[in-house]
Amino acid sequence: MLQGLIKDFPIELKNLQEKILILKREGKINIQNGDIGYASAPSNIALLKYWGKVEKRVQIPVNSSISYTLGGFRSFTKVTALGRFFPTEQVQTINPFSNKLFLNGNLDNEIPAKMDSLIKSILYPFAQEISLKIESKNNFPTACGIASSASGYAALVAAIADLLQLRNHFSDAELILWLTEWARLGSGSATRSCFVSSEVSFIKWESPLDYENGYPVTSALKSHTDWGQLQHCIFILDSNKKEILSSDGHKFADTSPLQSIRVAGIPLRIEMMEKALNEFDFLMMQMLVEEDAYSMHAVMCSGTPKVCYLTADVVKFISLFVKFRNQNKIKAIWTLDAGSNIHILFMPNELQRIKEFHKKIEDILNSKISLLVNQSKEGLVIGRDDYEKIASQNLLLKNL
Ligand code: 2P0
Repeated sequence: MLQGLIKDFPIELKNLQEKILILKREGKINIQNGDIGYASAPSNIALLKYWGKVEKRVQIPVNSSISYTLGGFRSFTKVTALGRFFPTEQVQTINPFSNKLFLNGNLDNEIPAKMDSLIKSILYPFAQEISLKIESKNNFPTACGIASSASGYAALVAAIADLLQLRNHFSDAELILWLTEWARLGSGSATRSCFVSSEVSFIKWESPLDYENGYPVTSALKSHTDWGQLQHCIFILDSNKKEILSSDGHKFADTSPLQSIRVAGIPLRIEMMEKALNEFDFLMMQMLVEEDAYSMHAVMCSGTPKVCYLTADVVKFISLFVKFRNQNKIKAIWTLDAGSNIHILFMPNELQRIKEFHKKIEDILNSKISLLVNQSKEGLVIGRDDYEKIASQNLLLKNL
């Protein structure tokens, strides 16, 4: 018996799983021992943040979110099919179905239960026939507030899509639905890392109006062409592992008296952000992004248990950055995810000023602070050739 299969997903995804089953029966999808799938996926930074899930549902966000894709901060994933293969459904398991994870070259990683359950659910049409060896690495520090679960789960799902050769059997719309839905079921923020084109950097993940029966929808947003010049970097103030994982943090969101107020205000903010994206209203974007970061962190700091990433250094950084930015009229926006590292989004001619600020803040905080500058706008890549092309590029500039 297969344990822990995910069952709460939309009919459209059920239909695609059914299609895979039929393709398999017809011999059009035929996986053999040792077959490999490759993918590489970007991380993303939420500009309006997802915080809190609907109770008693699987991975349904209580609020909509909008993200910016971080092409240079990536996960690279290779999946290899393992096991014994049978021509029909009615078979007894001979090899125990067991997926294996090798993360960042570490061979001892125990596969997280939710990843194992996700893989079993995706491969249900092949149940008891194949398991996966997953080799995944990130080009940035894991678990320090840069969403490694976003790029990690998006790359995993896309590598499985490559293994199943879904690009040969699905339309573009079917493929994007399959990827965004399975990635969401792995990790919410991962659904915003599943878009292939480097032209689309802003992704919306809309929560359903009907919390009991509805499903969220992920889509790429249209934006003014000037946003195409936007650049991104991260100041790493703390690269230690997070004390509370975001997956656990979502569960405590409701314990904050501020959560319902934040959630009620999101629809208007989504509308305003889409307008700012369409009109290239940089100042409006700056106001919305920075307010939302404070708003999410206010929820985190006022719940039980309290999770506070607004450390003394972070608060000092933000206040000095805002002063420096306003004095020099720099087009730059700060935001903070679930970690004490500060993301800056800026227009290209501001890089010199950002570097100046880097020196200044190192002196003031009297510590060495890594600055990672994103060098790529690449979206999701599926398949070996693109994977190798991207893996060979310099995607991040460090410590300028
Ligand atoms: C976001 N974060 O919108 C928000 C902002 C962190 C702060 O989504 O439980 O790893 O896997 O769905 O996606 C981090 O939470 O949580 C997150 P799960 P996830 O990016």
